[in-house]
Formats: sequence, structure tokens, C-alpha cells
Amino acid sequence: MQKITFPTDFIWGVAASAYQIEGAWNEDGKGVSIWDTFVHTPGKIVNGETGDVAVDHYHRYKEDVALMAELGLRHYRFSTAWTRMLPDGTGTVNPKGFAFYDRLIDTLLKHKIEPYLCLFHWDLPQALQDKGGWPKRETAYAFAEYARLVTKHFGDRLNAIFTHNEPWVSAFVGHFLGDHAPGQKDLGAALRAQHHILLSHGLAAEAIRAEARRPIKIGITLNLTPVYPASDSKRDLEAATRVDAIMNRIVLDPLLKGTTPMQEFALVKPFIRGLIQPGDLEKIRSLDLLGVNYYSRAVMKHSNKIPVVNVEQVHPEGNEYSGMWEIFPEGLYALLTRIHKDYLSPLPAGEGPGVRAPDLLITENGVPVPDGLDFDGRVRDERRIRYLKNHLYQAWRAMQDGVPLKGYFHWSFMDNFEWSLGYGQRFGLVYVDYATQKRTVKDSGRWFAEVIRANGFEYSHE
Ligand code: IFM
Repeated sequence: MQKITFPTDFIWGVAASAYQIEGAWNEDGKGVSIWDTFVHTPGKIVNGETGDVAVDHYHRYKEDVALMAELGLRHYRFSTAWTRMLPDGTGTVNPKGFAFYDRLIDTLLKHKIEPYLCLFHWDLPQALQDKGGWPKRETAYAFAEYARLVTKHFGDRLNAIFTHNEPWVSAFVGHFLGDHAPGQKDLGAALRAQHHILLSHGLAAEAIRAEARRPIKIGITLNLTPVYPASDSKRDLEAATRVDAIMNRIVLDPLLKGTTPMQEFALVKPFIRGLIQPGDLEKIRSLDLLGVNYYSRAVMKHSNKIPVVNVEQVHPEGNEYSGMWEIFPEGLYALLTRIHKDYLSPLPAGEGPGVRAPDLLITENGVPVPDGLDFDGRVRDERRIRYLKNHLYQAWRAMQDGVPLKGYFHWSFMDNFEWSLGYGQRFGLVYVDYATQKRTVKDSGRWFAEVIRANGFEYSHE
């Protein structure tokens, strides 16, 4: 057994997103988002499930926040639904939408839980999609205005605003793979969406800074995947390098270096002609908090299966798998140390003029396993506890090796709607009976609460 202790000011939290938990999809003047449209399109979601009701957080937020407080949680990352506040994305505001997030934020603060508000977790207003969505540059300007209005209204109670959650997923899973809203399969659209989402981050950062009446840290949350070659062959090594560029560097380089790897791909060049305008990359490079979402690694080999990058993902034997991915805790260590070495340590740290190294946070990490209530009403989710122990250990190990990690947010607080996979994948520390909406804290939730209380845990290297 080894005692793992985190710094006293380490930030422990949980995360969730509007569409996955709120429900109330058409209540109180909310507009339609691309996810509302997508889930109501036959064949898009497993079992035809939707987030129409989700876990009814819109009506049960008080109970949910009280449960967070009971578990000793002090930090909560959630997203706001753009369409609740601006039903058409721009123009007329909906006071009832602002009122809901007023109630939520005030309840969090009453329980001494710090709100980490994220402006965008994939639910673009359908009205903006109808005008071209993220592949159109105008959407970035609409987002900046939404960011300004949110800052004006809630900024007096916020220390941190995240602009986007996982811009790569919005761009590529939504516009190239087509598994997420808006369901396009068009590489050019994905590349344009990717650039405009990052641009919107920079424009929003400007708007938030101009509007804020107190210091508000501006962050972004990235899904990052350490990429491993399937073998030592030159072709597989090059395949891994290409995937790293198209999945990781495509977001990290603009945000932290002011460059982009897009031009490295001959086949991509025709799609991005005229896309990046003078000054865009400088605008994007504006960040106080870098959020990392880590779930798994990618092992890649050379193949013609996925065009443009010429790769294929392989799933090696020997490790445990969850309902969605290989479980690979060492990947978290590899990712954190790589970000520190390649992106953060070359930049000056702390406050001051010029581009500084942002604070580093794990903003999502979690596992979908098929939990259920036992005969006595308990959820004995040993696999999630093991997952947590192994990942927290790897995060701690990276810190011992010099990575200035400031916090860890578990995904997710409670079971919820897992996008195109519907309700089959449970990620929560809290079990939700979807028929009754009853919440039950899983064993992992109690275990995590104890980690927060003790600021560490006993780790056994099995
Ligand atoms: O549920 C998602 C979340 O919305 C974004 N990050 C990954 C999670 C698990 O797939």
C-alpha cells in the first residue's frame, strides 16, 4: 500500500452537460438545438432514445445539488444550453432560460460549490445550423455574443468560464463521422467547423474579458487521446504521428502555439483554402485554464480504412475494456507529461502580459460499466472504483514528475444520456433509475467522497 496525497488546494469536482441531464427540451421558451433535431430523426440513437426528459435535472436541480454537497463536492462543471437563453442563437433573449441558470448557480453557491460554467457542450441552436452552423464563420461571431450575454448576466458569480467542451468531437464526430448532430459526413465541413469553433473560443475570450467586472478565468476543455503505433514498423509509427496531428495537435497547436498542423496533409489543403484569415491564430491563443478530458488511448496501424490519414484503429488484447473503450490508465500519465513538455513548460507561468501557460485541469475522466441496483438497493461498482484509483494514481504520478496539475473533475456526477448510445452506458457516481428518476449514490460515489475528504487514498500496486 502506498499513501497518495494531493496538494491541499487541489480542485476536486464532477462534470455534466446540459443536454445529457436537463430534459425539459421544449419548456419555458427554450429553442430547438441540433441535438433536439438529431434525436428525433429515426435511426440516429440506440433504441430511439432521446434527451427530452434525460434525468430531469431542470426540475430536480435542487435535489441534485444537495446530493453533491452531501458528498463533499466543492466544484461542479456544467454547461448552459444556448437555446434556453437565446432560442434562435442570436437576437431575442428568453428571460426564463437565464432564470433557470440563476437558480442553479445560486443553489450551488448556497452549498459552497463553485460553478465552472461551460458555454457549449454540442447543442448548437438549430436556427444557426439552418444558416450553415459551425462550418460558417458567422457562427463564431454569434457564439461570442452569447458568451458576452452570459458573462454580463452571471459574471458577478463566476470565477471561471469554459468556452467549449471537446471542440474536436463537435467538429469531427458531428461533421465527418456523422455519429453526432448535425450528422454530416463531409471532411471539408469538419475542418471548417474545427477552425470556426476554435476561432469562436478566441472571440468569446475577448468578449468575456471586455464584459467581466471581476477576474474570470477563461478555459477550454479538450478530448485528448495519446496515440500509440500498433507495431514498431515505420509505417505504423507514421500512422500514429498522423492521427496525433489530426486528433490532438489540431486543437493543441492553435490554442497553445498559434500554429496549425492542418497544412501538413496534402489532401486537406484544398478544403482549407482561405479558411484561416490573418489574425485568427493570434485570437485563438487566449487561455487561462486548459481542461483535459481523458478516457482511453488509440492504437493505430497503417491501412486504407480511414481515408486522408490512412490508418485503422486496433484493439490490443491484454487490457480490460469498458462499454466504449480500452481501459488504459498509463495513457493519462503519458498525456499529462506530454502536454507539459510540448506545450506548457515552454511558456512562462503565472500572471503577466503576453501568452502564459494556462492552469492544467483534468475536466473529464470516467468509465461506462453496466451498473445495477443489488437486492439491498446498493450499487457495488467495484470496476469504477478500480478505474478511479488507477487513473488518480497516474495523475498523481505525473504530478510527482513535475506536471502542475491543479484539479480533477470526474465524469459524471450521475448517469445520463450518452449521446448516440442513449441510456445504455452509465458513467455516474450516482445511479439513476430512469423509470422513477430516483438517485442512489454508488459505492464509487462514496469512495470518491472519501478521497476528497482525505485529499488522497491508499493505493495498492496489484
Ligand atoms: O458523455 C461524454 C461527454 O459528453 C463528453 N466527453 C465524453 C463523455 C463520455 O463519452
